[in-house]
This record gives sequence, C-alpha cells and structure tokens, in this order.
Amino acid sequence: MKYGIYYAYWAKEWGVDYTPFPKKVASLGFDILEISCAGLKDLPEKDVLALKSAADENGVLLTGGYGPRPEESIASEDPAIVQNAMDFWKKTFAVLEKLGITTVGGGLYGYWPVDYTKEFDKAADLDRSIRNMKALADMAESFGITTLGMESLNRHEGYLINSAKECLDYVKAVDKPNVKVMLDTYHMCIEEDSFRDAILTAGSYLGHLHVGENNRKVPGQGHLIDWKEIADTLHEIGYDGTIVMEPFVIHGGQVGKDIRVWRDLFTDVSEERLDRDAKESVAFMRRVFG
Ligand SMILES: [Mn+2]
Repeated sequence: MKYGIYYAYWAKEWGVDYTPFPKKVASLGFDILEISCAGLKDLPEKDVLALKSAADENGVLLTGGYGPRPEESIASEDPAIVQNAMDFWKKTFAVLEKLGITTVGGGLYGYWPVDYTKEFDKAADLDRSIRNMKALADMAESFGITTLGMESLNRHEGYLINSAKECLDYVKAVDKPNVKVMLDTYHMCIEEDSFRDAILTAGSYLGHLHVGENNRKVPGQGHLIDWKEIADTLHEIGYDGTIVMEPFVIHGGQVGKDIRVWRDLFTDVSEERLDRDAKESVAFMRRVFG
C-alpha cells in the first residue's frame, strides 16, 4: 500500500501553489500527495515543472482528485456541456501526464456538489454518463491514466453513485480497464451497511481509496470506524494500491463551503497542530494496515 494525503487539509481554496507540499508531506511520513485538478489546465508550464521536480526530489507520488463543476458534467443533457467537459479533461490530462499522475478520482461521472434545487432524472443521467465515460476513459488512457476512480459519494453530495454496489454496476457498464471503483470511508459511514461488505463488493475493481473519519478528521480521531476491519478486508481482496486520507477540519473559503465545514473542528487549527495530527495518523494507518 501507498499512503497519501489530500492537500486541501491545509487549504481554504481549491487552486493553490502546490510546490511546497511534496516536501511537507514526505517529512510527515506520506508516500503520496493528492492535488486537485481545479485550475491545472491553466497552470503555467514553469509551475507544472516545479511541482514535478519537488515531487521527484522528495520521492512523492502525485495523484489527482476532482469534483467537476456543473459545466463540466459528462452526465449533462446539454451536448455543449459534455463537449466542454471533454475539452476540460483533454487539457487537464495533458498536465497530469507531465506530472506523472496516473490516478485521478472523484465524482468524475457527474458534477459536484449537486444542486438539489434543480430537477434531475437519475436513470437518464446515468445512461449518458456511462456512454460518455467510455470515451473519456479512452482519452485518459492515451495520456497514461491507468485509474479513473469513480468515487461513491454520500446522498447529500451526489445522486448517481452512493454505494459500492452502485459504483460496481456503473464500472461494469462502462467496461474499460482504467475505470475503477473508488470508495471513501467518510461517505461509507453514511451509505453502507458494512465496511467489510462494501469493500468485498468492490473486490478487484477497487482502484483508489479515500480514508477519513465520520467527522472528516484524520483516521484515528473518530468514533465509528473499525480500521482493523477495513485493513483486514483490503488484505482479503488483495488490495495493494493507493490510500489517501482526506481530512477537512478548517472552516472558511471555497473549500469550507463546498465541504460544508461551518466551524473549526479544533480550538487550535494552527499548521503545527494539523501537521502533528497528519503525522500521527499516517503512522497509525501504517501500523493498522501493515
Ligand atoms: Mn473523498
């Protein structure tokens, strides 16, 4: 297994200067830095190269995460929006390739976070999404993307894929080798009957995993999740891939708004405190997951 962390733990906005992050996360004990695809296609070439150098120098693997904007949804009934989404990904994949990124995950099959004041037709949206994902998968493959993680999200954030079972059905319908199931223990707390059953359902289709507590603090600081059970089940299905923690503990900015964090989850949310928690958590993960 390789262990990572999503940069937005420390950030209030989606697009930031990532250059200092590889050194930071390596020093805290991580193998992976997950960055957002937001704004990547517009990142100046020198910044792309600086991030790649920083990652290489620190032996850090980069992965990508993304929640497409409404105008980037491949499930849209508007062909112009689908075309815009494909254009977005073509430019984004080109940058990911330069960064050596081969794994991208998130609600890539639609848009995020969903605006529930708008009407939608789940079956029709799924149909279009599956059809368009086949084309997106082929495009991704041409840029060296080996894993497009279809992240199963909780009901408040999405309606197309809420469970491991729905995710597996989607992935099988797309039927492309680089389109895989992606689970997130935070969303699983809300949607699944059992962590074990959900992971067994994903089985060999699991391509990426987000970890976080019920309260989105770092693993080890919640009250609900049996991490040993999750570790044992991952071993049982032979999963040896990427595990990225995705904590969100600071309110404010667009990150806080999109994630619905309306309070700081600690009195002390200093960088030192966040660093210490992340360091202890990845050590905890390595102990439990072996
Ligand atoms: Mn996630």
